[in-house]
Amino acid sequence: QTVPDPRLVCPPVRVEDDRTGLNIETLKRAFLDNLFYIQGKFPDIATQNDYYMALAYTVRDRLLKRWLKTAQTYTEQGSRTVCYLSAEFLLGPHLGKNLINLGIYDDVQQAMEELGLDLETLLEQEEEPGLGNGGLGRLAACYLDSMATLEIPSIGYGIRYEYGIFEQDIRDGWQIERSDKWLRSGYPWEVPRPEWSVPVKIGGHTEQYTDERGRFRVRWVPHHVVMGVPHDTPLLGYQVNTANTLRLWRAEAAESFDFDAFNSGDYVGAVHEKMVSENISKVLYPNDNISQGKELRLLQQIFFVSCSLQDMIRIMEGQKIPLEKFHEKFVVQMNDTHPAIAVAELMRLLIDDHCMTWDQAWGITTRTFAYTNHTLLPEALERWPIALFKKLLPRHLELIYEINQRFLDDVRIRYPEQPQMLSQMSIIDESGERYVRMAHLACVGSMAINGVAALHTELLKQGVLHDFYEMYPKKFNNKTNGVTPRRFMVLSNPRLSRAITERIGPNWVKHLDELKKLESYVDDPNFRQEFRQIKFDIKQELATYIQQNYGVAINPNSLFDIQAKRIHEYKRQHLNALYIVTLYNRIKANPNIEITPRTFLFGGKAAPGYYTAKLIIKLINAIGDVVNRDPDVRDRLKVLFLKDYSVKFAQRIYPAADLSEQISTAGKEASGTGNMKFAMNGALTIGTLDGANIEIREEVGEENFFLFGMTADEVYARKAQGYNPYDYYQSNSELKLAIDRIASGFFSHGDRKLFQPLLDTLMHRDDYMLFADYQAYIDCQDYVGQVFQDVDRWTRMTILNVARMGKFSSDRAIRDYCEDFWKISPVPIEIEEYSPEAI
Ligand code: 9GP
Repeated sequence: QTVPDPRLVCPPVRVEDDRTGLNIETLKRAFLDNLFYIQGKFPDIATQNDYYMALAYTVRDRLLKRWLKTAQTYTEQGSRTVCYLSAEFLLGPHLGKNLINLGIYDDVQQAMEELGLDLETLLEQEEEPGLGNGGLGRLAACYLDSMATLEIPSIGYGIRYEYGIFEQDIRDGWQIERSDKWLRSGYPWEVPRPEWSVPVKIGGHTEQYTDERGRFRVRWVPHHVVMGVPHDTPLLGYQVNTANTLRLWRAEAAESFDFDAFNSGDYVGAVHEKMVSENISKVLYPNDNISQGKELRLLQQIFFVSCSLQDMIRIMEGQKIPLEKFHEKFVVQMNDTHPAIAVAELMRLLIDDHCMTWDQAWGITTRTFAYTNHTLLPEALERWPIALFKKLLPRHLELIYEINQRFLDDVRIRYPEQPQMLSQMSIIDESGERYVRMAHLACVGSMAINGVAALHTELLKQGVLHDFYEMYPKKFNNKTNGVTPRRFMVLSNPRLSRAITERIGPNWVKHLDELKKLESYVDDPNFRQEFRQIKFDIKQELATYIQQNYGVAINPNSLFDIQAKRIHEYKRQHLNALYIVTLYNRIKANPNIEITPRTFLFGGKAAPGYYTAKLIIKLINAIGDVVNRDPDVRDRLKVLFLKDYSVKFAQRIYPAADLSEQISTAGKEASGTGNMKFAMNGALTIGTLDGANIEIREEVGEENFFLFGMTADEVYARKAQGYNPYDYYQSNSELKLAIDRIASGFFSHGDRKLFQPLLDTLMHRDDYMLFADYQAYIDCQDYVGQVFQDVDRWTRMTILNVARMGKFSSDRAIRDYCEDFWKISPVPIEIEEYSPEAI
């Protein structure tokens, strides 16, 4: 280690100063100071956004000391580090989370109050960075929170999209997309680091040459170069000093102008390259579980992967660690196949730029990477046409061919009598147009491969990745997803969290298994009463919000039945809609029928190009329009589609739910994480045996979970027998009535054509087997309605759900990754504490 120049070492902070102090007076002073010096406003003319910004900077200042100390400690110790490569990080708002993690939420609330401001209003101001689509990106964010909390050295690497996930509006029942200008009011949480920018080569061709030592080498002559500029965000753990880094790359032209073109008067031509280069980080692709195979998407992938790997090499050089130890210094987790090009890129960097031999580079690469698979859906598996690859990444294609040839030699030796294994396992799909199969590249180049729930991992082994499992059984393992209780309980449900802490102390926030202790309060009448009251109050608040924003009155005593997630056929929001129509039909047939009053709430975005998903949104709205104003219904049913579902909004929704809809076709939902967040907040689940539902049910007890529907095996068997949805339609009178009512134009002002495409698909294909599960779902929903009437029983079930959710903390998941194959231990960060005696 080099000894730093003593003149540049900051003296330890000995007094409670405006940038680090945590007492209320200091917080107030710092806030006003930031309002003046950073926002350039005085209170008379400041907007709520100015106040939010001033507070955000006040909090950011308090992170910086911890953040820099964390970086310094890792540098000094040369700590082994997890690099989490993800095309998406769906972070959610920072301010509230940072207040919780710093332990100053209540004090800041009071400080703001003393200044005549309301903390809740300021928190509402924050525009969240929606840099992800759904589960995959949110999981990455939960994992970063847990890594910081567990004091695990880590860096999250991704893309700083200028436009994140689109804003959703609903017009005439249809989804409308609007661009998400999340940076428009300023983003106080990041620090740009232009000095660590790196070049990324694109296109061109390769040349072979012999170097001065007589070695055969390849040189890549790119068509152009794009610069990646890192933007860092500190991510503080809960009640620790660790603040890890999220490093997002923004694309910038290598030269702002093409001066030749500029000088010859072609101004537009001169800025063209700048625009093309900067497009790379312009927008997040709004697809969840669908790969569209667009050129710009491949560019985004190589862009952030190359930047990140070059950054790791820079870090090693800075710490004077020889590159041969790359795999000892870093473990690189690939979040799905989006970063899988990293396998070829690391090979390129080690061989072409750092003169390693193939064997040495391959040894390092295959001990560095690990791959998480997040889906079995065939439409989500990424493959890139060879021609596109050759155009954009000619050197990578050569390397992939070489990796593949060597790999196929192993396959040949392993299966001498089974030549079909070669084409099945090849990284290159040659069955028609030729493609690079990214999942195969990830499997061959990784030391570990995991699914995200027990069933999902089993299905991967039996299905999509079966051949790889046979060849490398030891690489495969399961890591059931988890979510952070800091955001999804402490921050989003402070009242429930306080009630829990009053009974079992505060440790559960970091050791979620401790929630088990709540079981001894399940028969305590005070606790039950308080539990019920909290839920009721939160439901009432949501009802007020809905009244104000949608003009619809909902009854807080009704059962809040919520399905909030991306809109996708496999998630079956339309099965839920069929139940609503069924209930409605019963009311129409017998207006005095006894039914449990319910409020059906939906939230979620559809990929803009996914027509059926958009039609499902329209259907839900259309049903709501009729049901909500039919006097026969007498307020027993309400149906609402809540627009622009986001992390911020999710935090409001989970605590208000009585029933959580997790009704995907078995075998299709890899894990789900919303299912965990609902249950932690005291919602009961109605669900299939899919993804993590299975494990949730195991944990909470089958008597505390509403199970229905076919198992994954039954789904396959039924399909194999020849599934005919039309038979179900004809033989089930309630199903027929529901479908016929939609088809009749009843919900579409008489338009019979509107929903026909959706109904046709259901009646004649029904890929996701709604009809086969319909009756089981209806029966189970009816049963839910009955149980809800039994207030004591329901309360008992919800308390037991909360008490038994310990397994689903992302802390548990991260501990498992660390122990199993990351092989990383905590590195505590020490900082001098402020102490008044030191003044
Ligand atoms: O669809 C899965 C979801 O089930 C899972 O919970 C989430 C996180 O592991 O990943 C989703 N997959 C994707 O978004 C794309 O593969």
